[in-house]
Amino acid sequence: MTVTADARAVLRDQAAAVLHGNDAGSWTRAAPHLYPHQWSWDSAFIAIGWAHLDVRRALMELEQLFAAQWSTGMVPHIVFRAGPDKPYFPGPEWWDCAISPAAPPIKTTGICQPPVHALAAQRIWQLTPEALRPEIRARLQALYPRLVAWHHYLATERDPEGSGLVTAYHPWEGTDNSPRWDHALARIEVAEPGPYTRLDTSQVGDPSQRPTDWDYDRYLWLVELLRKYKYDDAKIYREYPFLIKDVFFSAVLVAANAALLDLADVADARDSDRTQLAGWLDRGKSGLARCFDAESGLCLDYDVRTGEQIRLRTFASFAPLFAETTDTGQRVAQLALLDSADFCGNPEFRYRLLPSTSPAEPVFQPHNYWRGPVWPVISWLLWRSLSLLGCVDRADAMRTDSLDQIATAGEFAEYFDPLTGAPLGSAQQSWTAAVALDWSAADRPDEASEA
Ligand code: 2M8
Repeated sequence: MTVTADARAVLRDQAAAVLHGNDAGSWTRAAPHLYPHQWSWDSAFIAIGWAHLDVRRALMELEQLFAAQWSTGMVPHIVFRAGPDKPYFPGPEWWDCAISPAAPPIKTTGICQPPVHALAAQRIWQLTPEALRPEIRARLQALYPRLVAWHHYLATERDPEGSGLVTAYHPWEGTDNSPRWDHALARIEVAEPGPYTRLDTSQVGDPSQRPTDWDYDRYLWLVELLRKYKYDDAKIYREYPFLIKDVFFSAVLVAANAALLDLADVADARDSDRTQLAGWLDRGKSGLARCFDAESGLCLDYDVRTGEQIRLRTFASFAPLFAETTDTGQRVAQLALLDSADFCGNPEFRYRLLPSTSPAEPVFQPHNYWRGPVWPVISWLLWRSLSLLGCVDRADAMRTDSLDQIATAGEFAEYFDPLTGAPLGSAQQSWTAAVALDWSAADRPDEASEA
């Protein structure tokens, strides 16, 4: 059932209210209680949402995040900006990033998340009204070298092999308890982090929607190891047990390199930057092509330590689509797989949306975080790619289903049960509201035509 145009207009106002409610002035809480600080890829999506309300505020979101960029170019996964009245675990003391000479003066974590930021910068520019163009252009020109430095970090420190694929150091680098990490986590022999108390399970009413204590022991132990190496990428690469070539992260980098190239004239980019970006983009596409299994249509991560492919059907298997693949064979195979019963075409699903883990996998859990639920931000990335690839009808069906899911649930939830459409995880999640705002723009021809 498609919700009415009036309900859509109400949804847009409610989405704007969520962003205003989570607005801390110059940055936005990822969620009011569970995630009170500034998260990296959340901020990028949030900026896309703000761009529909106030492009200046949207750009400020990114500027604030990049103010915490490390001297290596890394953009940290959390910038700890909330006060002590908003507790979060693990906080800055657990990370102790001041031990790294590359860390900024502000408190952050020592890992990173997928580089959606260039997509946000591109969207901000697309939505900038004529009168604000000189100001926004000047600010984008100032931000652009920082975005290039961020991509440079990912293309070098996180890919010393020059494979075109980004190496993830930690499940918190995007999709926490995805089953993609299970084997690598199980290989860690000792996982004895110092004593700790989780706050997340009490903040989300039902702990079965969150990672287990087994997962948390390993997440926290990995942070202890990163701390031991003082967050030095070369040392981490030599000694650390968890190094995964993440095809989804890599695909986002490909799309982000394309977005930066698209903005190159606006930002008056140097020739050397343009050449580098084009090189990383090509290398990324080739790297993903090597991880593509033509027989199954899946693109697969691999474990750098064991050299093994991670053969699992998850949303990440669609990395070539997320990377806007130009290879017709890959695209045809991936589109067929996308709507098969293993993914969006599952007859038990409430909406034709991509689950984080396929229901055909024995580890599928429809309520549990990245092990089954539908995540609107992932749907947004796929919708964007499908639109750019010219699959307009499929993209629009994804947008409509996504908006219907949120409107029917009556909540800007963090994630949704693919079987029932029930809202799960945190409520008033900023990035869900942000992508709803962007999707809603297509219902408002005046605004959409500026894009
Ligand atoms: C989730 O991750 C945090 C840790 O960073 C958590 O579980 O406490 C993930 O979904 C992550 O991708 C997201 O950025 C963050 C905030 O929304 O929450």
